[in-house]
Amino acid sequence: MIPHDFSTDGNSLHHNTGNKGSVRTIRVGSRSLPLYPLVILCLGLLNTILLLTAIVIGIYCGQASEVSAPDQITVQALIVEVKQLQVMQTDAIKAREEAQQALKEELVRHQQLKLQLEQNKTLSDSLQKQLETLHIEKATLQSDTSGTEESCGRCLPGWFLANTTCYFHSRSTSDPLKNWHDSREDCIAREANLTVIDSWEEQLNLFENLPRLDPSIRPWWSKPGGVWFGLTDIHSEGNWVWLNNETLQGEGYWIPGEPNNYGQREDCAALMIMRNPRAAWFDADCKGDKEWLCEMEPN
Ligand SMILES: *[C@@H]1O[C@H](CO)[C@@H](O)[C@H](O)[C@H]1NC(C)=O
Ligand SMILES: *[C@@H]1O[C@H](CO)[C@@H](O)[C@H](O)[C@H]1NC(C)=O
Ligand SMILES: *[C@@H]1O[C@H](CO)[C@@H](O)[C@H](O)[C@H]1NC(C)=O
Ligand SMILES: *[C@@H]1O[C@H](CO)[C@@H](O)[C@H](O)[C@H]1NC(C)=O
Ligand SMILES: [Ca+2]
Repeated sequence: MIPHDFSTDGNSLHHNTGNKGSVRTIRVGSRSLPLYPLVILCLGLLNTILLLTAIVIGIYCGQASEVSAPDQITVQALIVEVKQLQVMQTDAIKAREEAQQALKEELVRHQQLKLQLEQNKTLSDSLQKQLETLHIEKATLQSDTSGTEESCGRCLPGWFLANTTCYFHSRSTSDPLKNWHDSREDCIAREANLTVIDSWEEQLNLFENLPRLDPSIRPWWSKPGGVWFGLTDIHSEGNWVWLNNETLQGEGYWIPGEPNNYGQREDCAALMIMRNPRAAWFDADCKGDKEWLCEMEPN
């Protein structure tokens, strides 16, 4: 094949056709046919086939691209959507975590408030109890006060009340010192008796109510002192008997070393109130002058 011939168009074909003497022929069987028109026909057919093929491929490709384009858009849209969804999910998780954190804090705050409330309640309860106690104390004090006033009215002027007994201490008189016998007579004259100390409670009450001597300033024996009361061993030495004829029970509340019957003539008992209510008695000469203590039942 010669490119010169291949590129000739209809004009050159017509020109060659017109010049019959120069046209070459091929022999087919018994006939000889002109060569060029056959080649041209073949080329034309080929051309057409190629064109058709191109068109078909083009259509297919077009269809393929038409199919893939929307798919790609959809996929991209889907990717975008998934990304947005991921972002949204992250946001949602974050929000949930924040909410949980807030809830936790709220719970802690709630616990603290609850604790405080309980503490407040405990405090308030204890205050309430204290208030009630104070009320009771106040009532008791008021009744005590009225009781004291009442009882004071039950003892004579110049006498004092201790628990259930009225006492008279001679220090309140112009002539506060007498011997034991005269002291006893004075009490009888007052329609009373020299005090008989019947119990530890009575001993304690007298310890609380009588004037005290501070032995660190002056030893109790250094000067005649003390208060006569209703105990004597005048009838039988060492056998201490109360004025109601009852014998002293137990050890009594003697100062250590007492009674010592010093000089063989100490048969009467006297009180010396110092620091210890269990060490407050001593024996002395019944003829000596001392203060004295009378007792009587309240009116
Ligand atoms: C507890 O008492 C305090 C003061 O006493 C008060 O400020 C606080 O609010 C109280 N708390 C509660 C939970 O009642
Ligand atoms: C004095 O003592 C006697 C004998 O114990 C007794 O009977 C009398 O009631 C007493 N007097 C007073 C006022 O306590
Ligand atoms: C008060 O006197 C009563 C009766 O004598 C006695 O039982 C009680 O112990 C005394 N109480 C005090 C505190 O002296
Ligand atoms: C105590 O006894 C004496 C002698 O035994 C008696 O004279 C006196 O009346 C008695 N006193 C009382 C209060 O009983
Ligand atoms: Ca008594």
